[in-house]
Amino acid sequence: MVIKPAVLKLGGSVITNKREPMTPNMPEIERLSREIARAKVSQLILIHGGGSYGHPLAEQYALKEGYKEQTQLVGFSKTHQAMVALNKLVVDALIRQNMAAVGLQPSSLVVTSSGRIRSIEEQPLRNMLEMGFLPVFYGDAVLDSDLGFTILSGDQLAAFLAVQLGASKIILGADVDGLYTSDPKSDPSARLIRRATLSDLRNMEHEIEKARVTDVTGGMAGKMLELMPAVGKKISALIVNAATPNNIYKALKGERVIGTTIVKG
Ligand code: IP8
Repeated sequence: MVIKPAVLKLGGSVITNKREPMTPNMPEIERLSREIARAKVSQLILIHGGGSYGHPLAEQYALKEGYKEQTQLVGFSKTHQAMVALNKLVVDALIRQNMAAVGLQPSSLVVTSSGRIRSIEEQPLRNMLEMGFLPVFYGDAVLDSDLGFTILSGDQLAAFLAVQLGASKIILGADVDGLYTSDPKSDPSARLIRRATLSDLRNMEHEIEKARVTDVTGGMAGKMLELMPAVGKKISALIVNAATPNNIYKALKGERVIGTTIVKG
């Protein structure tokens, strides 16, 4: 059987309430689950972010920077466990829509070195896709061969899996409409970029790097950098606002939707 899944990442800021620690946005989780079920994609890998579950704990224990002291270990446990709890909410909602969703733990399947994925146990994932399951990953605390441990973002995992499995496309469901010419929150003249090529992104790389430095979770700038290798392999990437009803459904169906499409060019 040919494996060519679509890869969908749902941002943590859409599925949780970012202002309240450990608070899910259940209406959004339910709505997105309905959209995913209605789209009936034959092979799909879903990945979700951490939002108010993973990020506050990861920051509190400085996990991304790696092992410095013993007290961080319980922080790793708490962060992972928070993500397991959020993953359960997402998977349960998908099962309520009669989807054969199964949560997969990055902490058990992935090893990074200096924060980049070095290896991933792919076989369970491939077998699940062949059987018709919907695997549901998440950003997680993972073991790192240089740092001891670190935080793996759902964005990095999404792009990596897309390349490894030769995905048909990557859809990033964010809490904004896509990539803008400047920050739309501070610049009213910011315009949404509807289509960008890899060379457009390379030209913007300096700006992107600058934005990344001021944005600990990576934000839109981090997403662009993560997507570039996948786009280089001719996997088209689409960034849409997952908080807008029907966007994820349309993106999964390949219908026209407001967002930023990134192609190799
Ligand atoms: O929200 C990070 O995943 P992201 C998850 O995709 C944790 O960046 C554990 C902070």
